Amino acid sequence: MTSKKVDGNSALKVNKGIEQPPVINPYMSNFYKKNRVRQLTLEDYLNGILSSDLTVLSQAITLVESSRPEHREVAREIVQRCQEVAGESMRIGITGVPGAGKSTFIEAFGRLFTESGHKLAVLAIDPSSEKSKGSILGDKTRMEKLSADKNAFIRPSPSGGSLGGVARKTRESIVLCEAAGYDVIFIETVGVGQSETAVHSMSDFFLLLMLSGAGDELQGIKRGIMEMSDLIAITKADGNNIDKAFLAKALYSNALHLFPPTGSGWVPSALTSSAITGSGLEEIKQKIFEYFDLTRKNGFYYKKREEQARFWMYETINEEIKNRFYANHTIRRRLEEYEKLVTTGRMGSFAAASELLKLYNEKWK
Ligand SMILES: Nc1nc2c(ncn2[C@@H]2O[C@H](COP(=O)(O)OP(=O)(O)OP(=O)(O)O)[C@@H](O)[C@H]2O)c(=O)[nH]1
Ligand SMILES: [Mg+2]
Repeated sequence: MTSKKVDGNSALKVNKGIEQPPVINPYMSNFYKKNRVRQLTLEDYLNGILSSDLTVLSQAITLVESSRPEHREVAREIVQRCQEVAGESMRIGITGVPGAGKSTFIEAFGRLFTESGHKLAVLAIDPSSEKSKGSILGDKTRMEKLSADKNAFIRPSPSGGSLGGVARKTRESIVLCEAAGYDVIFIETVGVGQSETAVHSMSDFFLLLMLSGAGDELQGIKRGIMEMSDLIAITKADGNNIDKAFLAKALYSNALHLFPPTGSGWVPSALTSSAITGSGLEEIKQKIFEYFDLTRKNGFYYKKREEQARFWMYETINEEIKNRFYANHTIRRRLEEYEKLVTTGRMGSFAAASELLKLYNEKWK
C-alpha cells in the first residue's frame, strides 16, 4: 500500500500506513511451543548451582526472593541442600554513608580478589530499593569491570518487604553463592537506618567506609556502627584530599581504641584508601586476610557463625509470626476498626493490641 507523496519532508504528512503485523509474532510463538520454558526441578537447581551455572544460580536466587508459598517451599529445600555443601568462605560486610564511595571501592577492591583466583559474589541489603530500584543495579555502570569479570557475580538487593524480609533473602542468597563456589562474599549496605546491623549479623568481617573531612568527623555514622567495625577505611585519599584523609585516619584510630574488645582477639584499626589511585587497597586486603587467619585459628570465626545461625533462626520465627498475624483475614478486617478506637482515645493501645492478639490466638487454637 502506498500513499500519495505530498511532501516527503513534512512530519505532518499522514501516511495511510501499512497493514499491521499480528500482535503475536507467529515465528516466536512456534519457537516457544517447541522450546517451552521448562520448569526446573529441585535437582536441576542443585546441579546448576553446584556446577556454577550463573543462569541457574540467578534463577534460584529469584526463587529465594519470591514470596509465593510454592516458591518458598522449593527455595527452602535448595538453601538447605546448598548449606550442606557450602565451603568455608569470607563474608565481608561493607557499609558507608551515601556517597562514601562504596560502589567505586567495591569495583576496585573486588578485582584484587578475582585477579588472585578468588570467586567473588557481591550482594546487597537495601531496604529502600523498591523506591530507588536497588543501588547496586543502578551501579552496574560504576562496577563495569567487575560486572564483566568472569570470577565475579553481582546481584542487586532484593526489593520489597520489611528489612527483616530483605535481610533473610540476602542471607539465603549468600548460601547459594557459596555452594556455587564463590569463596568471597561482599554484602553491601547503605549506612543509614538499621540495615548495617542486618549486614553485620551475616558477615564475618565488617568494613566501614568513611569520608574524611566534611566538617563533622562522625558524619552521622552512629557510634554503634563504628563499634561493630573490624576496619575503618577512609576513602578518597587522593589529590587534595590526602592530608584530610590522614588526619581522619588518626582520629578514627584513636576513637576505635576507646571501644571495649569484642572477644575476637582482633584490634580494629583505620586505614586510608583511594579507589582511583588504588592506594591502600592492598593493605586493606592484607588486614582482612590477617583477620581470617586469626579468627579461624582462635575459633572466633566459627563461634560467630554459630551465634549468627541462632540469631537468624529467631529472626525468621519473629518475621514469620508477624507476617502470619498481619496476613490473617480476621485480623486484617478488625485492624482498622481497632486503629480508630485507639486514635480517638476510646481504647488504650495495649488493650487493643492484647484483644487483637487474643483474637488471633483463638483462631489458631
Ligand atoms: N577522588 C575520588 N573520588 C571517588 C573515589 N571513590 C569514589 N569517588 C567518587 O565519589 C562519588 C560517590 O561514589 P560512589 O562509589 O557512588 O559512592 P556510594 O557510597 O556507592 O554511594 P551510594 O551508592 O549513593 O550510597 C562518585 O562521584 C565517585 O566518582 C576515590 O577513591 N577518589
Ligand atoms: Mg553505591
